[in-house]
Amino acid sequence: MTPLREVIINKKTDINPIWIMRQAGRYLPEFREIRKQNPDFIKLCLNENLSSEITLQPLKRFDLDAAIIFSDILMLPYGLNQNVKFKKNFGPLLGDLSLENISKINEDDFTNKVHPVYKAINLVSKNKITNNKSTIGFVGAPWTLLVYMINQKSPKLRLKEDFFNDSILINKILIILEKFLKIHIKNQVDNGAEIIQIFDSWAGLLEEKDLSKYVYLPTFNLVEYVKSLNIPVICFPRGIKNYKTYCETVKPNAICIDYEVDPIKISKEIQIPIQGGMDPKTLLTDKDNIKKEAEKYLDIFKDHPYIFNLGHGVLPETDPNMMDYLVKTVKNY
Ligand code: 1CP
Repeated sequence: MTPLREVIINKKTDINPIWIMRQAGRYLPEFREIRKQNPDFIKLCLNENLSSEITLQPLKRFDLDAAIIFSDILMLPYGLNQNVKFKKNFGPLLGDLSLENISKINEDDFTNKVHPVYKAINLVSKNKITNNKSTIGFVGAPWTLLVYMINQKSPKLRLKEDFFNDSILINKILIILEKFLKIHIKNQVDNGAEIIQIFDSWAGLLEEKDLSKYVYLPTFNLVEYVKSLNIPVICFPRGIKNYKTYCETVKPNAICIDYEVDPIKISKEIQIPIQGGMDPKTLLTDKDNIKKEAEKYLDIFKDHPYIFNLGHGVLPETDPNMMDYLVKTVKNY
């Protein structure tokens, strides 16, 4: 069994597997080289030879325990025929949302449109570099996808004031998202994904009273579905205040914590395997500090099933040598 599955399924505490969110990406010169020649990000995600190569780039450099497929959570709205573009120095830009168009899409249309993503997973999981490593598939959580689809750009810039006005639209989109997220997950699993991570990057935008409707219930339905496929599921509800309630309600197999979570408190509150936590900005400091911070997490979770990761994606300005140092520090612990 792969180290990640040993931790998640068998609750092993004497190993410290590591992978890093956004491990394939802009901090690696070999990625930037490919990216320079492929200005259209969606096209790049749909080129299975390049996207599988990018997925494997960090594994060639560092002794990581998982490959996360190079794709994006916004491939889902793209597969539903909403226009999706990535504008340089701006981020994602989505087209108008037409319920009529989206309602016309069937399972085959969707699968055909994003098919190269599944081919890439297949290539990665069959590559010998991933022997004894996990291939991680992922989706955006329904709430986070709803945010991008209605807001049409990153809510980091702002969430539209009238975001919640059209409750019929919101409810219909949530139903459609549940259906196609399940299809997207199943296709990834059928092609070799052996763990699924659900990214709810904007869960922290909601008030406590709205979490049930937009986060807990729709994510719980997906978690149940992944479990029914006999695949472990890790959830990352970034920015929420109460991870304990989240775990008790959504019931993932493992929980990924963001860098604002107090690791000591959560190690006492939560029994399920934990992943992540260290602030990505730590990698912009020096080796002594990286070692100190990494060992802080490893010490706290010494007797807890724990997968080392950061508390959000690795920053583009990170020096790959510091990543190398981090991986070695965790492996030598
Ligand atoms: O070169 C570039 O400009 C593209 C940058 C980039 C990359 C490398 C984007 C655009 N997406 C990705 C890949 C990606 N996205 C992966 C690949 C696998 C890996 O981790 O190595 C994954 C898992 C994602 C998931 C993703 N996309 C999330 C969830 C995780 C998170 O960071 O919170 C989100 C919110 C997105 C949307 C998105 N795609 C890209 C950007 C810059 C963003 C964020 C925009 C925003 O801030 O709102």
